[in-house]
Amino acid sequence: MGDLDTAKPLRKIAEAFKELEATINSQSQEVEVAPFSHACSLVSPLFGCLGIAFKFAEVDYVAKVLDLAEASKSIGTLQSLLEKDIQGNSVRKSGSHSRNLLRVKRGLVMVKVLFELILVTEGNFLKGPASKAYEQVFAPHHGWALRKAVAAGMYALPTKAQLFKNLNEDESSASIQMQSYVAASAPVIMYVEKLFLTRGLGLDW
Ligand code: 1PZ
Repeated sequence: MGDLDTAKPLRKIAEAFKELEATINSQSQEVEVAPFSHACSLVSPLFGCLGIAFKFAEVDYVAKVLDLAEASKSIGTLQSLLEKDIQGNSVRKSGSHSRNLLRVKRGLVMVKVLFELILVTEGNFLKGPASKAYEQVFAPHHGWALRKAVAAGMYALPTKAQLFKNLNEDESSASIQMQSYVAASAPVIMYVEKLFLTRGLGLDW
């Protein structure tokens, strides 16, 4: 691809989350579903860079982000997305926008924790950081069979050097972009969690 923009997925992710962070920091606007789902969609290319083993995670994640993108055609803000499901008594219903939002938010946390661990872990292997991030974020919500499948997939991860190459970055440029996502995603994640918590919806389901 000759397009410099699409060739640098880490940059695109970091920039999109910085924009969401700016919206949140302005405190005068609510986060809209469209830019949120767009930012989340930019995370999808990471799966491909992590190898074939994470294809099934990609399929599930992409479907949920797509559902949010569809929702943005008729629902303005993340707030009203939750309110609508509360009114319809469908917050926890399989496939609901609110439920998909919670899952996608977990994906954002997974990427944040993964980047944090990559940044502080010596060596060229991703298995340690990826396993720890999964244990922390998704494993508590996944059944035994899925956890086993994910554990098996961890052996098929590329090396750190290969991942950066797949992302068209070198170690130092990748570090800058990962740090940038870690910083910008924190308030975005907190914002979404607060939407659930202030409505008494909980996060552990
Ligand atoms: C670097 C290593 C990456 C590890 C990624 C670990 C991914 C976990 C595997 C997910 C398999 C997806 C199978 C489907 C799971 C669904 O049961 C649940 C519940 O969904 P629902 O019942 O509401 O329809 N889906 C999820 O838990 C969301 C999974 C999204 C995975 C996103 C991970 C993002 C990590 C990116 C790393 C680059």
